Amino acid sequence: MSNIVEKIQKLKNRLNVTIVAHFYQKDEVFQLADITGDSLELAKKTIDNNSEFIVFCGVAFMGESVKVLNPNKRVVMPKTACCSMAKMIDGKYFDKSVEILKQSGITIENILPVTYINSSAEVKAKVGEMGGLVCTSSNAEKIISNSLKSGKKILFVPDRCLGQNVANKMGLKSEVINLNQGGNSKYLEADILCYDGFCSVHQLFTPEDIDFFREKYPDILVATHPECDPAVVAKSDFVGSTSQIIKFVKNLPLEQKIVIGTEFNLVNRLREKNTFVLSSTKPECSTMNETTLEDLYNTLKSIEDGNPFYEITLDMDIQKNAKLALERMIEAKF
Ligand code: CIZ
Ligand code: SF4
Repeated sequence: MSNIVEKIQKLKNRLNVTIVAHFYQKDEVFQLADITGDSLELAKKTIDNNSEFIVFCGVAFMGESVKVLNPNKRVVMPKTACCSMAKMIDGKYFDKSVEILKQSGITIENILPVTYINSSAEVKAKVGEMGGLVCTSSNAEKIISNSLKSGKKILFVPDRCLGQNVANKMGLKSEVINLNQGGNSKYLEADILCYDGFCSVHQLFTPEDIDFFREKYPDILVATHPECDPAVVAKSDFVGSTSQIIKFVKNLPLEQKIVIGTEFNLVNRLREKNTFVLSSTKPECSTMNETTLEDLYNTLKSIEDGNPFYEITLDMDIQKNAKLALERMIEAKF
């Protein structure tokens, strides 16, 4: 065992902490975590956890979700890493999107906002305040189909691709909101109005990458994440969240070749044989991957020294309204 790993484990044993890591973390960090999973699993698992401190290895929106659901816990992050998609929208851009829909003739009473969990607590709070809720890539379809029962139009933020992919799968009409123009009557005809955000990692996968693998290995299966462009999703055999992809691959015979379009670290630890990454580049979530063993050690040390750094704090109103949006999803039990 390396020196730093030993030091981390000793420190961890002395402190009242739980280390949490997302699937996209580097292996050496992932292996030291007490709880691993996708962002929703991580937030939910911390609800029953008794530690005073949660050390969250992931990106900011995930740590914030833990804090929103556990206001009395102290949540610290080894790095203030951000998710590029979550950064594409803030409260002002959310308000602007609503304004454009109003200019298009859609009244505020007829808009139900749904935010992908990959958004800041500020945006979740805006959504919660308007009676809306959060979804993840595992439950987006169920949440949207349930939300449409209200007869309202869905304002879906921030991931254009997830919104369009769900709409395509359900046979619904979607439009992407153009923030540089005012109202537009075409928005009146859509069921789902998507904010124009995207993931900088999942946009790397292209339909040509799929053609390449199918030509090379005619029997290969293609699994992609719904954050990929609809043109990529249309050519895939399986589309699912990180947890759903892991489950799908675990149930395949080992001789079945599979190529996967999601973050590199997850794909790399999935299984030993016949597993490929759907890209000629290495699709790493760069900010997520900034967290190192040294960062983890320094964070634990700062807790021991009584001065934890990168502790998440939230404004009370944001905390309250973001919690409404998250709890509506959790209570829906999808
Ligand atoms: O919610 C998550 O953890 C992310 C970022 C993706 C997924 O599909 O699980
Ligand atoms: Fe955000 Fe994309 Fe990284 Fe996921 S992979 S955390 S959506 S930048």
